[in-house]
Amino acid sequence: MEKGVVLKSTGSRYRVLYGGGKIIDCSIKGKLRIKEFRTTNPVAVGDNILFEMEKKTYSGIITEVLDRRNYILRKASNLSKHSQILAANIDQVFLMITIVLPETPVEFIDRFLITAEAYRVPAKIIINKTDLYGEKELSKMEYLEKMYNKIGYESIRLSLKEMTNLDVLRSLMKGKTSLISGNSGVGKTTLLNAFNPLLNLKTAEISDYHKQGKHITTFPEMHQMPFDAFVIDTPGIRGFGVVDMERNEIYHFFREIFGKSKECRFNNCLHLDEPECAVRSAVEKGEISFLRYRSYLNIMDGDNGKYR
Ligand SMILES: Nc1nc2c(ncn2[C@@H]2O[C@H](COP(=O)(O)OP(=O)(O)OP(=O)(O)O)[C@@H](O)[C@H]2O)c(=O)[nH]1
Ligand SMILES: [Mg+2]
Ligand SMILES: [Zn+2]
Repeated sequence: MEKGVVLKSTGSRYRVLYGGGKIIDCSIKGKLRIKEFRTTNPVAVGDNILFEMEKKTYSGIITEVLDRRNYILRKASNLSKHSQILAANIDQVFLMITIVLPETPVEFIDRFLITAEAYRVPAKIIINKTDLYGEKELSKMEYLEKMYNKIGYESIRLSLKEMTNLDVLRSLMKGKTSLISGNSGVGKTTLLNAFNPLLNLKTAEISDYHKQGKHITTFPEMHQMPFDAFVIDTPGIRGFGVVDMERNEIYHFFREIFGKSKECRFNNCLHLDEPECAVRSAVEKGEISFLRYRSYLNIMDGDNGKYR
């Protein structure tokens, strides 16, 4: 029996890292002992597993998934019944956004952040492609930075074209397992190639017509970095269904709204149109950003957050 960690899962095949740097292809056979609930993938990227080695074929059979420290689930949309484990055992998530080419909508950012809050995984924001920004984009970037920094989300400016600030990211990722998420075309895979050019992963220019990414990365994959870190590249998010949240707990994951909610008159206030709602009056006074509040309302509306 050997112990390993899953780097990639494509349907029924799993690429596993073991023995301090060796890689083996594994499958599952028979009944796998899994304590988790219904997901479409019983074994996920980042899972620590036990496997039996088949010497003849140099392949492995996964016999057990060890307890997960944490995980992030993802649904295709709010309407979808099936959820998938995006990755397990992660220390932090980075949401990569861009102001243009493509433009990441604020609601998209907020859907991601509340998901990270719900799974209690620390989240930071990477703002990529700063080389493309003119005056208008720069001021929008500064606006978003202020908005998110104020409520405790760190943001890092990046240009992978000019290779600026890579050292900042490196030091934030050192010694940890980080997941990178974001919409298609923002540059997630380009970042991994910048960290380790030997990876030579596939990337593609965004479409001229739609100014959107082309969904080039199709499976989450964990890569070992040359600086003592694991980084998980993920497929561009299309929609971001909010998983397993009750209507009356959604605001718990908007940090500043949750903080303010203690001052509402009614303790079951949902901050919609209840009287003496401290959250709404904070939005009116500009203490809570109306963009964040609008994201909250849209998520409460059950709009399933479909973006290309
Ligand atoms: N100008 C500029 N272009 C960049 C930068 N970073 C990445 N790109 C380009 O953006 C395009 C998309 O990059 P990818 O790395 O494929 O994007 P992705 O986020 O992995 O996209 P998916 O795999 O589809 O989710 C490529 O043409 C990159 O060269 C940057 O900092 N500046
Ligand atoms: Mg990619
Ligand atoms: Zn309220």
